[in-house]
Amino acid sequence: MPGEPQADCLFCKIVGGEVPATIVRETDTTLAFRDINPQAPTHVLVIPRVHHPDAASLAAAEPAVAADVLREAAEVAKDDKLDSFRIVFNTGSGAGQTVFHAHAHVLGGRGMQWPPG
Ligand code: IU
Repeated sequence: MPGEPQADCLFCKIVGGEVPATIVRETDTTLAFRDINPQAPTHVLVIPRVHHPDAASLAAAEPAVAADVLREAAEVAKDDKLDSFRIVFNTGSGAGQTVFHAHAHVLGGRGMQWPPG
């Protein structure tokens, strides 16, 4: 069922407390934690508690929760006192997605290039 926890999903396990993470923010619908392989001084992942394979699927199925993820991404940036930051949703393996549970990367604290690699 869309939205149900998946036994083989790493981020569902973080939501369930079975896999540890450095959690920085929590709401009823979202969790934010530091990426284990940070690509910038601030690199936080914001995930919905519900399981959807990517951000587009989440937005289609549960748009209010997708909005919660975006709002929390901005709150992470505020907490880390970032004036400029990047929110990234890798979608599909060709774009670098490796964990198929929707998540926003919040990156900041260093200069950024455009276009991204
Ligand atoms: P991606 O957009 O699907 O590639 O992002 C997945 C991220 O999850 C990636 O940046 C990993 O470093 C990160 N991550 C994590 O924070 N904790 C973990 O236990 C694992 C991956 I595995």
